[in-house]
Amino acid sequence: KSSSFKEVWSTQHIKQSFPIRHASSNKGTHGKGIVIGGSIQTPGAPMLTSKAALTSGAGLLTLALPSDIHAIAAGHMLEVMYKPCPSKDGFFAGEIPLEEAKYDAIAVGPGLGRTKETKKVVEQVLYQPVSVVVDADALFHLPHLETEVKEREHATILTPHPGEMARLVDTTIAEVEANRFSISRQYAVENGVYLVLKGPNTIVTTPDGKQYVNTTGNAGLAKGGTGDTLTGIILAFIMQHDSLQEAISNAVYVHGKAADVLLDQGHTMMDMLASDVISALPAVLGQLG
Ligand code: NPW
Ligand code: AMP
Ligand code: MG
Repeated sequence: KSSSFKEVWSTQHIKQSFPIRHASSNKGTHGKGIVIGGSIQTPGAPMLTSKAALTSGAGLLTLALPSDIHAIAAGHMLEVMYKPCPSKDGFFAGEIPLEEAKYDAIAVGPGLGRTKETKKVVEQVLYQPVSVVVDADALFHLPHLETEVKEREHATILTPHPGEMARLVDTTIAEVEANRFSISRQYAVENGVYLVLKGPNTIVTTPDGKQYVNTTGNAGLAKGGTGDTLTGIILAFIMQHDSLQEAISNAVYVHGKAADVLLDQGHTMMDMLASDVISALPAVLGQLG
């Protein structure tokens, strides 16, 4: 039977669990991550994820994307390494060459698209023996990959917004919103995953049913690209924390806090962009690390 433990994730928890960057560390110490996503329609999404991950301390970051959009991405971001992948009409089409390098964690989904071939990409990723963050269009494919998720021996972290959660459990958004705690706990326990149910007061649920509620963030985050940004922060933090729950809860806190800091800096809930959230990360991380 799952526990019904529920707690607000407080600044005290965060200060106690935040990782320290040792003076003698190197880029390998902080994790080699890979973001897998992007299509001709949504090249920006995985780029936001990658930039957020690097800004949140990831040591080395690779972006795997359809080769058709490689040139667009490479012109925008210098710090990221690229893995151009088999592509057709601007979408992934074929195996991703993952075996040639060892990654500590993977994020899949931002801007990925919903074609048959992109489902195969998600399936391939679920077989990788490392922690995987499953977001956005990768969540769209998940109802057809439940066995693969349940059989995983490494951590799986799902980051649905209420629309994606409703699709995962085949119900309405209203039903999800009315039962945020119980629906996310049931899904996390049944499937053995960490589940991040987004929205105001995002809930992080562990595979054993413990739930941690976030208090930061504001409606400025209700704009395209902010979820893709959160996925990058989670990817970076799971490579730098010892505890996955602490990593995920801290990432959700930092993401929301960055939006709160933007209001203090003179931004409004109307103008704020996902890129601005990334720009505000130094101010937030500076108060914690
Ligand atoms: P509505 O409209 O309110 O009824 P989808 P997506 C609902 C990429 N992006 N509370 C909402 O329902 C992503 O990475 C690329 C309640 C809406 O209809 C994905 O790959 C960007 N309901 C892909 O696009 C920037 C909520 O869910 C539906 C809710 C598709 O992602 C944008 C939308 O969900 C985007 O991130 C909430 N808090 N939030 C880029 N610049 O490249 C959402 N809903 O259809 O699953 O699609 O989230 O737009
Ligand atoms: P996505 O829908 O995947 O782009 O994710 C949106 C992100 O913005 C999530 O982290 C949400 O928790 C956050 N967000 C969206 N709307 C609000 C809101 N009204 N208040 C606080 N956070 C929000
Ligand atoms: Mg999203």
